[in-house]
Amino acid sequence: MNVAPDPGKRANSGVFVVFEGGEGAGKSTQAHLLVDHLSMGGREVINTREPGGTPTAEAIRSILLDRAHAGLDARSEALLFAAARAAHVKDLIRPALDRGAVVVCDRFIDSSLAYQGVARGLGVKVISELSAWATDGLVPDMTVLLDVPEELGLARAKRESIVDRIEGESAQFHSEVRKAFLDLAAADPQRYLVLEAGQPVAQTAREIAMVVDRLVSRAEVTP
Ligand code: Z5A
Repeated sequence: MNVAPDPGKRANSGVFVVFEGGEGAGKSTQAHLLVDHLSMGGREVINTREPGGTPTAEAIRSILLDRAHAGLDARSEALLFAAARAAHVKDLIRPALDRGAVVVCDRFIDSSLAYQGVARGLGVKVISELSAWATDGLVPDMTVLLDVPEELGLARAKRESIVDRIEGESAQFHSEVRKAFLDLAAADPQRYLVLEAGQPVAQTAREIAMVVDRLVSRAEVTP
């Protein structure tokens, strides 16, 4: 299976860092720690998430995660994720990157490729094209994949909240998602940092900060 996304436009003057991985991988935890770390450098840092990040996209998020919509068909789901992403990029991410900010986002296009493209079986090509159109081709500068075995991730996520519509999918579904993320990372090793999500929080945070610091310094030298 080839799940490489089409090459698109990298962020212009700012730096765009995305966290990906399965449920309970620790994405939100690590995104917050990275934002705290980067904020100490005095640069503008935006912490955001998908689906969501703007009022319109957050409204779409409620539909997508609500178990009341258990029967939502796969194409509608894919279009809703793309619609939320279009609003998020246009209203929040792109303007922030144009100002030179560092944008740290919990999930982005690769989640659509893994969940809708692979696990829902819609196909990576069509989801890649849909996402590229929705975002006008925006691609993260760096994607941190926190790789988590499904059982561990779901056990962590269940401690946190009521299980949402997508968390409630089968173990097979979550296992396909995990494999799809690893395939995406293997296809684009320059953009991905893959870390084992079972490591202690502080150790993972240090490794991420080191790599992102280098990326941000390079962006400061070559705007
Ligand atoms: N989705 C999609 O299908 N298509 C798309 O295009 C997009 C998304 C963008 C969003 O749900 C759902 O939408 C998601 C994919 C789908 N569904 N699934 N499955 P969400 O935003 O509500 O859920 P999530 O993104 O999966 O986040 P999460 O469950 O909150 O997990 P997390 O952010 O990766 O983990 P966390 O909140 O940082 O940590 C979870 C717990 O583990 C917490 O108690 C932490 O303290 C603990 N933790 C974190 N790290 C560690 C370590 N290292 N050791 C021990 N414990 C830890």
